[in-house]
Amino acid sequence: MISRVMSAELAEHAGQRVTIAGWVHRRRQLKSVSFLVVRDRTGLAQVVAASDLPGEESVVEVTGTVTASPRAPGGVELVEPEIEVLTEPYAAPPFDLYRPVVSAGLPTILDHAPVALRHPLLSAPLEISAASVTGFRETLDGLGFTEIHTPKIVASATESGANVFGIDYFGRRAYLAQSPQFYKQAMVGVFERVYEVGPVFRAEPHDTVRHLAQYTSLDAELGFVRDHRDVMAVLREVVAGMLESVRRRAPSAVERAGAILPEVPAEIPAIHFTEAQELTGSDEPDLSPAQERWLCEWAAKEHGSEFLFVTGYPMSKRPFYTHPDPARPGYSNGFDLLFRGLELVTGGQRLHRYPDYVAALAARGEAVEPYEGYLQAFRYGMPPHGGFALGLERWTAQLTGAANIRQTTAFPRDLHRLSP
Ligand code: AMO
Repeated sequence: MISRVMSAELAEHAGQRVTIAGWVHRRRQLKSVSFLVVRDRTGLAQVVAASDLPGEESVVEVTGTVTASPRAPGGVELVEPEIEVLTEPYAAPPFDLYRPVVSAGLPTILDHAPVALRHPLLSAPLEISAASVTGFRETLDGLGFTEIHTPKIVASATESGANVFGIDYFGRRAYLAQSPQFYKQAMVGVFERVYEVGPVFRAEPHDTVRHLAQYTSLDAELGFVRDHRDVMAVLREVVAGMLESVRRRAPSAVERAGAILPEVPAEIPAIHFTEAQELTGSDEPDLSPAQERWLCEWAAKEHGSEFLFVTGYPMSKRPFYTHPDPARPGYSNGFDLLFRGLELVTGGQRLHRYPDYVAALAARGEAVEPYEGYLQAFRYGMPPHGGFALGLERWTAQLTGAANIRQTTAFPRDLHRLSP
């Protein structure tokens, strides 16, 4: 390993001769002096160099003396450098990575993602996303959850048959998992409280700024709940923990992305689906994106919250594993969490008795056989339980104000994009 000092720590080494390493972010050859700005994973460092500087994106190791320089990044620069080029780039980047504003459009950025993402503005959402996942894990670990890993090649659809990818599995029909739903429920029978961070696949036929064909689902499931409200309380802690982790671990990315982090109220306001209908003057069995936006504005005005729970969605609009609301026929113990105008999380209480599953499938005209593997858990005693799934890319998009969800993941998959 090259023994090096990171750019963010240079100021601690004033007066010393140290080695940094990274990419040539920018070169500036002035009449009397030349500057090299080197980018590493912690930020930028300025080097005062002789002429004949290596080209942008050259990979370099620079040894120099750390000297105070109020106008340089971090207030210091390296002087009297010895520069070793570790890798000469083979071609020039497709657009200037050092310009503070990205000069390329989204399709160009996505086409050139492996190099485009080196731009500090474009990597910021990915850093925020990574810090969010660490916060998700940290919070749930603290609450006694166990991390699980479940198959992504599965025998049946879990959410709706409409947007599932079918694949050939050694000559048999299989599917890419739309959700770890069945497996996370089964694992409640083993660990009581589980979570998973993993990819899920949706054959979304619509080209929208909020849908991907593959996204990262942050799933949790817990047993021994009274009903969905216990799940919502855990979700509140998770969201607060994710934000805390972003604040602590990714302050530079928050600044670069211009992200405004929300406050999480001690109790997130919650309204019943029927109340949401009354407020929006609708009698549709689901909320439209426009209604979700309107409800969030209402929650901000009425409750000072950027988060809003909507509970009790109609049973007809929820998957077969959803637990009905015992007090309101036709309505469920399922909820959504809306954040800044968008559905961020879906969750709820699940059925937990075997005969209820058989009846729920029959009521929807579905055979039990494809689900037998999954239903085993319920044959052998499962506690009342529930859980939720948060879409990571939507979370990052709402935090950073990204206009398109494709800006929040390195290599998005959608209707048209399969590469890079
Ligand atoms: P659902 O299908 O609502 O619920 O998905 C949960 C969350 O995932 C995100 N999401 C998406 N993000 C990007 N692109 C997509 N195509 C996409 N589809 C969904 C949203 C959504 O709220 N099994 C249930 C969860 C549960 O009840 O535990 C499920 O998958 O943020």
